[in-house]
Amino acid sequence: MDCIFCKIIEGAIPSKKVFENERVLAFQDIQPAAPVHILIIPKKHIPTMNDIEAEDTELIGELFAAARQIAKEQGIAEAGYRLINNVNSDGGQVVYHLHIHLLGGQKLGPLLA
Ligand code: IU
Repeated sequence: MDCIFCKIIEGAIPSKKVFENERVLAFQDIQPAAPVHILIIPKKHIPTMNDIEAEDTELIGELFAAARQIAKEQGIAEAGYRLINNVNSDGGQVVYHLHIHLLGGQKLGPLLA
């Protein structure tokens, strides 16, 4: 499968990992849009939010649990942060492997700038 995030999961493409377990990986975004910009992804290849199935419910919960833990570890939990999931073309999705952006480390501007 020609998916860049699957290659990152396999280790074929290097990444700066900040969290990993059997089902979830989180790594630094290569083009950070904020002082903290981390992508949290399932190891299972799910292209978009639209492709989530009933059996993925627990996995999606794990993505958010990882986000909460990483925010705490990054020291931004109390100041605040933003989680974003872009879906398809109008949503601005570029990589078609489900991912949550964790953004913080500064006061973030309006959602639609
Ligand atoms: P989007 O939600 O699909 O638009 O976000 C894709 C993100 O993946 C974007 O912020 C890129 O900078 C990031 N990214 C990355 O971290 N490493 C890569 O090899 C590639 C994209 I390609």
